[in-house]
Amino acid sequence: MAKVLFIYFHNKDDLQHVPIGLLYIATYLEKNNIPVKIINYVKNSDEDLTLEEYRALDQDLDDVVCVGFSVLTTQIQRSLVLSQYLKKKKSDLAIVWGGVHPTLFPEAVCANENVDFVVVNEGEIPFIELTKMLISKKKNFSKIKGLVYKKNGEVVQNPPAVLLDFVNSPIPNYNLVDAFIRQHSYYYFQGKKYKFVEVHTGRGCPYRCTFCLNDILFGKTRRSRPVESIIEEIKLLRERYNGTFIKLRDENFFMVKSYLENFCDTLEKENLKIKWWTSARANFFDNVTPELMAKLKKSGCFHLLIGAESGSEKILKQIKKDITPKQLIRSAKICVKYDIVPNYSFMTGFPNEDVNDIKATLKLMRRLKSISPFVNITGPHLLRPYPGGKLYDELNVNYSDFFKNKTLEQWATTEKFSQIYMKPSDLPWIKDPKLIEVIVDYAPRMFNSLVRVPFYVKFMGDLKSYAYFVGVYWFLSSKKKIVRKSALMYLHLLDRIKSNLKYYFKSYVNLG
Ligand code: B12
Ligand code: SF4
Repeated sequence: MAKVLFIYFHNKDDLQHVPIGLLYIATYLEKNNIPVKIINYVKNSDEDLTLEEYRALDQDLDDVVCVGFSVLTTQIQRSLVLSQYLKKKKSDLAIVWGGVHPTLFPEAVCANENVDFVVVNEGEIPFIELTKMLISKKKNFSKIKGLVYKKNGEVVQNPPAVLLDFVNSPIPNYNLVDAFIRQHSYYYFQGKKYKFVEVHTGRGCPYRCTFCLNDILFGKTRRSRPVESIIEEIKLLRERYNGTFIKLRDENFFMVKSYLENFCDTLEKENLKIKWWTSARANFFDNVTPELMAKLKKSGCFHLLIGAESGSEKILKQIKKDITPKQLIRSAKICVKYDIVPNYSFMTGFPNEDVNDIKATLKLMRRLKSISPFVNITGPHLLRPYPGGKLYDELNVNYSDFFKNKTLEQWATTEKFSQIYMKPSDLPWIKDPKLIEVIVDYAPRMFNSLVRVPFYVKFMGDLKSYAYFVGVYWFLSSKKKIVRKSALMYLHLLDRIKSNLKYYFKSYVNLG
């Protein structure tokens, strides 16, 4: 019977997450009686498959009608090598690419000779239609919304597909990723290894942040799964894998307080004894009641990912984040009070961002950290503008050389050099790329290594190492500013200092 193969490349260094997008599409395929297999490869970005893996893949190809790849920009190279291999092996096989990169650059991806189809945005509906058409050997591709295909050598893009009824989506079929979860998904907490699982709770976010990809992928319409269905899935994962550390994959799980309250109450009633985390917005804490915070804590919430983006009011306004530094500080104080670790992520490289804005970001990072050493900071990461996003459109500058005219092969080689595949010098509105490079490089080291150790220890370590690092932290913060700074600079910058001395110095003097 005709079947489908899905392929996903994981980074060796990442905590191993289930490929949820593929799992959802595969679950829908099975509901439509189309057999499917998901193959997960855990590889470095330029690592090839082993001989055994190639052999196993060859055996999997019997009766396969199409192979789907889920591709972020960092996964292009590996996916391209394998697409090429499969095309050579079985030329009638349809190769389909979907996910973030093909959604952003559908034409350039579909133009590649090793890719037959691209699915833009959500894949569930278009992919099922495409597979059914391939099985029936019909070729009415123009009828499939969300599909990009080749017609007489030209790339044709159909209108977008309707959004999936995610609210009523079935619980994913975990049989399809069972071996992967058992072998790879772990979470380390306070010196112990736990099973780590994820539940996809909602799609879409009504906020208007101009840099955000979610608007492009899932739209502004919020679609939350019913609490009962989420709890049923958690129970299943708890029983099947003893999954006690659960990440809720969502853009805005905290959007409606009564929904959140219902979730916490039901979790407590079911006595599932899990630890869970997700992302939240800083304005959630504006009028949160002590009762809800206590409920969150009691239900097992122990960590929240909060987008801070910038410490500059000007930039926050410009990117329409609709939060202020004050709200961020308030959110950290409340989280710390209820023993929930907040993790703030920052960005830099925004259009119109000047030295004062960067200083404001570093100042806010320090301020948040001063609330408690357990507050965690990530970034500032370099801004990645996305075609189709509002910030990209607003830029109105010509940087098409970097984006638009780039072939898949060119993207594949770019990503070899950088995990984030973009350098400050690629973004023409950045006036001093070297300075931004240094900020992206040195600020996370300043905030996330030595100073962040208590956070790591709280999560992963034992009491002895905790006491040691609190001692070091106290020593460094109690000495004169210059001693602390020199020590941190020395510890974290030694390896980079040779090539960037001038700029480290500049940023130290200007921003330190
Ligand atoms: C959770 C997450 C992770 C997790 C898990 C990734 C995983 N296995 O799914 C981890 C921590 C591992 C991770 C790692 C990285 N991530 Co990440 N991550 C996310 C995040 C926050 C959510 C992804 C998600 O779960 N979406 C929900 C699912 C349902 O959506 P989906 O996977 O996109 O799938 C749907 C469609 O895209 C489509 N689809 C997907 N695949 C396919 C395949 C086919 C054949 C078809 C037809 C359709 C299709 O249908 C699916 C269902 O509707 C996104 C932000 C975002 N909103 O996308 C960033 C994001 C995807 N990550 C990003 C980045 C940059 C990274 C890293 C490079 C970070 C780093 N190291 O610097 C690594 C790369 C990992 C790798 N393997 O190479 C970027 C990608 C940008 C880009 N241009 O590619 C994003 C968009 C964040 C951002 N705003 O910049 N990430
Ligand atoms: S709140 Fe988060 S998910 Fe929603 S638009 Fe802003 S950045 Fe995107």
